[in-house]
Amino acid sequence: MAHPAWLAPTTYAKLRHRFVWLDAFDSPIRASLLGELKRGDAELSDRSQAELHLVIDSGLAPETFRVSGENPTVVAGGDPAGLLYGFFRWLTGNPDELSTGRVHAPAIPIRMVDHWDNVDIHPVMGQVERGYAGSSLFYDDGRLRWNLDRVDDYARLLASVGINAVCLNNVNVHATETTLLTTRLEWVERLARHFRAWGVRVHLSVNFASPIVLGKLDTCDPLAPTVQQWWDAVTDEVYARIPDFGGYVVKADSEGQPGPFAYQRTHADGANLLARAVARHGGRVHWRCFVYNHRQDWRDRSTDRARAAYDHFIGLDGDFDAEVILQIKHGPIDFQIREPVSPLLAAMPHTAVGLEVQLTQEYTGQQRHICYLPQRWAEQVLDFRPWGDERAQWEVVAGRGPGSRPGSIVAVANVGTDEFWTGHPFAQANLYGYGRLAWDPTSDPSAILDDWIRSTFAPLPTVHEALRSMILDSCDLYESYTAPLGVGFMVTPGNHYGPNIDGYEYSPWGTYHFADRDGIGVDRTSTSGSGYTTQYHQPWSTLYDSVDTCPTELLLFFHHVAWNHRLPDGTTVAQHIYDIHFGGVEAVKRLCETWQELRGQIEPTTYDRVSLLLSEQLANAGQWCDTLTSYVWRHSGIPDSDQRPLY
Ligand code: GCW
Repeated sequence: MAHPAWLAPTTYAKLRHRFVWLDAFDSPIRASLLGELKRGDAELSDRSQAELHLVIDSGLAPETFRVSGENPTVVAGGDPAGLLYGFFRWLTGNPDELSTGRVHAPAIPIRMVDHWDNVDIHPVMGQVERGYAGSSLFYDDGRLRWNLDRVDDYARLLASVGINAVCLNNVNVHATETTLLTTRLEWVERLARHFRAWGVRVHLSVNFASPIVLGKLDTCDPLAPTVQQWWDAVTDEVYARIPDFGGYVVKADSEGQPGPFAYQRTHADGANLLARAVARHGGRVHWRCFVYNHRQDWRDRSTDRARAAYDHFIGLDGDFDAEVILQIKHGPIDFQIREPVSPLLAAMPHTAVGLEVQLTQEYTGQQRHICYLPQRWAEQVLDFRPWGDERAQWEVVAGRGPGSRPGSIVAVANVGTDEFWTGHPFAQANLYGYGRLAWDPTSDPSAILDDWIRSTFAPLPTVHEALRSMILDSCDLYESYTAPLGVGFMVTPGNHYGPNIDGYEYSPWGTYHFADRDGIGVDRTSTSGSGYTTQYHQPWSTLYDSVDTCPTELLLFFHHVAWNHRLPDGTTVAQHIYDIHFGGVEAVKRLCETWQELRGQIEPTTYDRVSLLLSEQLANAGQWCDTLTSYVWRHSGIPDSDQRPLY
């Protein structure tokens, strides 16, 4: 049995023996709602006797809901999905917040989770690329899973936090996965049935070379009429079988995937080809902007991976069809624990943008370390002010304000067949928090965490406080013992876990810290560096450009400085690295002690899993600390003023 996650049985006590009226309407979501009522032992009754009315109110917009009144309480949705969201909010939410009778509406229309699941077990990446939670919920060694009960449970969890879209396969589309579009379409159809019952539309990642790979054409040139015809015909068939199909996700000309560059065409040509195929069916194309040169020479200082997405796409604003959403990673590099916000996210006023975040903890502890990511996304990305004024980044994504179009928010999935769904039980909070922020990007991530703790553990106040203290600010803690001050990628090449400072430094994938005996950091300034800082609007462009005004936590992302460069608090860069690393490991020790004090107050399976993972986190933090501090000492010759011993 899968872990109930935040829909713990205690939550359903609210329904027990209640009389409920459920409107008659034609949607598979109705059966899901009936199942929920049954789960809570509610009694169906006629309208006059019911204490809870679940109704469709066609005066409300789709996906929105309102909860009002007491005895009866009326949960009204603008459509079945809106009613479903309203029901879950009534069931799990804070009653005070709901009594106001206001209309609740999602800020961003498409709230998606992307699965990097492979159909076949990939020789290097396995069943799920960057998966840290067991196997795929969908595929098992080349086949669709026979039993899809877990998919129902999963779709229900997604719906309970308002997620309405899912992509069913890896953006790196290997041989077998291409056929999900054609000969294996039946699998997609089956999965779509399970997700549809919870208001979630399915999407597929497609290979840009599909006309060649599947269609036996000799080209996939986006301007060739035969290629357009091929995509149109294949897409018509998809919609004939799955009328609410969401659309395509495409990784093109990226890390070896095929794309329009092979035909000297632009990414707008490529994206519009697919946009035309889905347009008449109401579908969308999520076109990823993760395009950079991964075959570079570290000695070439003019190539800067951080610049790449902006440089490739900026000239194309206005060239994309309305169905295209440019899917942009939140930072310019690749989901590192600390990066500035991608400047491309506020640079395409005539194009819909999709903000991509990573739930799967590829670079943030791989679901063995605690890292509560929604806090970072909220504070550093969604609430970022690209023009330094009132307008937040999330509003641009939502299509609010002058010249912006509604886009999407997308997260790479962190779930699998693991009994806790997410490997680390606390990583469930990331999925929960993602859904809540996607619905309302202005929500307070610490309040979201409180809700997650309450609905998952129903703990005593002291236990609640202890859990909160372990999870809140856990990204800061992770950052303190890993790559410092905005340098990234100090990880083991390939698996991206654990420290390897020079692991990527001299490889073709990019260069990340330029450390030598004199100093460390990447000069991205307009004067002596790559000029990346000029991709930002003011005030950021100027602020990042100067070593004196650059935020400390991003210092080494934007500047190359001497080891003895002094930070605003007076410590040198070298000493700062010693302090945060040794301090970080000590803080992880305290986490372990806090957890030990909770023994007997947490259900034993969860307790044991977290204990095991905490010892791994502690050991790994010690390795990071030893590796970083040794590196600094050996390269700079500056010792730790406190002479702390290695772990
Ligand atoms: O973060 C990197 C990962 C790749 C991934 C790629 C991407 C699916 O290491 O595994 O490929 O990003 O986002 O396309």
